[in-house]
Amino acid sequence: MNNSAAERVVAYIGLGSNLANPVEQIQAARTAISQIAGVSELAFSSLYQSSPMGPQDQPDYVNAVISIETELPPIDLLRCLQGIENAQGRVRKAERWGARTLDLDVLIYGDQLIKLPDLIVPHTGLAERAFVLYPLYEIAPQLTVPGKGHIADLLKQCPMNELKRLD
Ligand code: ROI
Repeated sequence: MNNSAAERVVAYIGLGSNLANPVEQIQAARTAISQIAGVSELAFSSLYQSSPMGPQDQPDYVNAVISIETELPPIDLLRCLQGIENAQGRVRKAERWGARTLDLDVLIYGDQLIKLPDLIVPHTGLAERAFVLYPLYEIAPQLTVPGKGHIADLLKQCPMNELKRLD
């Protein structure tokens, strides 16, 4: 493909935080994402409070989803998101599924199915996670998740449980 006419793709990114003022972390991440060169924000969901999935001895999370239009290839987008996580003080620990200041996940990238060592898209577990599905549905109620089906059908299979919309 000719890069001078880079294709623009709609992508969805999940945001999560449960340390160091999660609401501020999510808001700062939103600003940082929309300032990445080659990215423009399309929509941003409400903030949601959720009880931790995984180890329970950690604070509740704040979660949200942003949709963007981007000309960055998926790996470049991932690297930019990791840069934002690091800039916001994320410390990667050995413990799986521990507390974090900021987690940014590429949930969906156009209609692509991606299986790279560092990046699986659509995100593994997307269909089982209320804290991803509900904010995603809020901003994209007509979405078909590549390889998984219509968002409304996924939502029906996923109880809201402890998820609470903030604002
Ligand atoms: N649990 C919730 N509720 N929200 C998250 O964003 C989140 N992120 C994670 C793990 C540790 C799996 N649990 C989570 O990475």
